[in-house]
Amino acid sequence: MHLCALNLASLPADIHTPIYDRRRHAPGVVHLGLGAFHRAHQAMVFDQLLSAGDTRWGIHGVGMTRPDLVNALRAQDGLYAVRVADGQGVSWHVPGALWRMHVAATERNDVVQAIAAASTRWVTLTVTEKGYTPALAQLLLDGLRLRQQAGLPGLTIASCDNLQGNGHKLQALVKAATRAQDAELLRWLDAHCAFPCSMVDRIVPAATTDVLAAASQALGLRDDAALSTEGFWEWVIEDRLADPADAALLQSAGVRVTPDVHSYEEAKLRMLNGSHSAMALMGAVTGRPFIASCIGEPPVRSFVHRLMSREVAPHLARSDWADYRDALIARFGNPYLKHSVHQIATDSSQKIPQRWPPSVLGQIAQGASFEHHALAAAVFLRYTLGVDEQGQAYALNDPQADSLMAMGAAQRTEPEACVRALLAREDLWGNALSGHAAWAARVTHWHQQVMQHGVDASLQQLLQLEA
Ligand code: CS2
Repeated sequence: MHLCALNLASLPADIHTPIYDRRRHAPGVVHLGLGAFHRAHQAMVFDQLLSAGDTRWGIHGVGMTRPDLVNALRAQDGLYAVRVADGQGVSWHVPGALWRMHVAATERNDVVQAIAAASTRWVTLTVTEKGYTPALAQLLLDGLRLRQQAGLPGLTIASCDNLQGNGHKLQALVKAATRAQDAELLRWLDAHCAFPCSMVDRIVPAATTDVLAAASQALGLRDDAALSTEGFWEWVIEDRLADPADAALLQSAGVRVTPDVHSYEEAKLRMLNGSHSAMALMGAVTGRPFIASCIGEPPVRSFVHRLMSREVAPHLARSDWADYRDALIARFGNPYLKHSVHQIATDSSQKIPQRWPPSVLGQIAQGASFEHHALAAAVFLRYTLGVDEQGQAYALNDPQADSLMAMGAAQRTEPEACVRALLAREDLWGNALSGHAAWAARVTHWHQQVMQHGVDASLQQLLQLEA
């Protein structure tokens, strides 16, 4: 039997379950991008607000393309279990905030109507880096236009993707589409809608069969949408909300509402996500399947420690970076999280631009070393071969997969030309870094080492070089 609303009351007593009525109220939040992250992070924050008696935080969850997850969740009345596990302990939660579900690709009008619904107050987004397209802007715009025509209040529209200045990017995208179509709507948007920037953090791997099995054991019921995450979570949002009273409410649930999100965003993108991408690419090439298996190797651990301390931290506004670094290294080692390196390596072409070049440029400006990032860039090129050091093939899951593989194909025979082609790509490195000679020289060096001696030997060399 599946987990669903009817058997919620019969779950074991140590599982945290929703104590509020999930049927009486309409959702107040439309969330676009119903992946694992949202369900184990923001949906649990909204679950807390609902538990505190505020009925406006139910979620209308929107899967952008794939219907399978939405179908599984519908069969379970939007319920799923989350295992929260780390060195501090293990607990199981069934958040109850997900009230309705649709798929944007096949049920677009339902999504537009959800955005336009009188009860809706927020739209939150985790649509991934590559999701910021004119089609996304049009989806929002079609809902917002109906609100304006009906005389309804504006919305807080919060991008929660791993992009620097995510709120500004989303606002610019939506405004560009509006400007081209409807000057009246543009005025309404400016006057009534808010696009705060926000930084969200919690490591939530895509569910594995192990997690589904552990869930059915803990629940005594089958759960096809179960997830596993860590205890840590952080949500920092810019104090720019359509309803200013929401700031205190969010704060009561542990969210930080502040005028300055920038320093949190940059620290997270470059420290956590930057290390993640470096480890994921190394793991993919060496055949280490999970982040925990990578950070468990002392040379990888030293590399990540030094990448953060020496090349990232000097350019951060956040002054508590040493504590942040140590906490990150502990989080990466969480044995409960089977965080696949190939999952993180997915869409690397969209992720690297936020994660690595700002630190490299910072080091260049100070005349400081960028060897760790240069090795990471070399490993990225090696990764485009699509086969690991044991000869095991893997797929590149990336909107740029074809161009990356075509570019990297000749790296055994013409390595220098391949490095040049990689570093010439402004979409990856930006225009300031793409033509930089010293950067190119060091990436070329590390690429040579990786091709001749492998990733681990190159790591050893780097650790000795800058001991
Ligand atoms: C990861 C992130 O997949 C990735 O690219 O770096 O999903 C990371 O786990 C989250 O940003 C953590 O908050």
